[in-house]
Amino acid sequence: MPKTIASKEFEFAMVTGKIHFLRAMGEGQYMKAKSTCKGEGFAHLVMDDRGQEWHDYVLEFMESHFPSQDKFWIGADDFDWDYEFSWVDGTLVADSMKTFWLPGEPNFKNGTQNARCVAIVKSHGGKWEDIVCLALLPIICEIRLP
Ligand SMILES: [Ca+2]
Ligand SMILES: [Ca+2]
Repeated sequence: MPKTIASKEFEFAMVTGKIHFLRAMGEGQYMKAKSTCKGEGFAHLVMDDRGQEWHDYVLEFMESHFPSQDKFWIGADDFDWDYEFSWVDGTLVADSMKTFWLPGEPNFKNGTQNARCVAIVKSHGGKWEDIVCLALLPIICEIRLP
């Protein structure tokens, strides 16, 4: 594994026809999660845009690294407030191979609060929910090679 791309703390994965490396990086609010991953070279907050197999792999990774946590960040947000979620690489969540929204999501709300960041919820079958970006959730960083 080339050291310049991923340190040995990253876990290798090839599930989607692309090469991925994943790394668990503690917990934080969404903005901190984003910058934490950016600080790791080519890494970004994990994206869940590659279909069922990749989705299952990401969930399994979450379960093994954060067994007591119910939610964790994926790299999707709507910081430009156009009611359309984008992945951290700029592509639209709607253009993913498959989406995993919970019924009624995205609704850009979390109770009465604005929700512009996306988490996977383990207890709801690993489906996605838009939640408040200030929530403290586990961070999984990804490096993806073309
Ligand atoms: Ca948007
Ligand atoms: Ca919501």
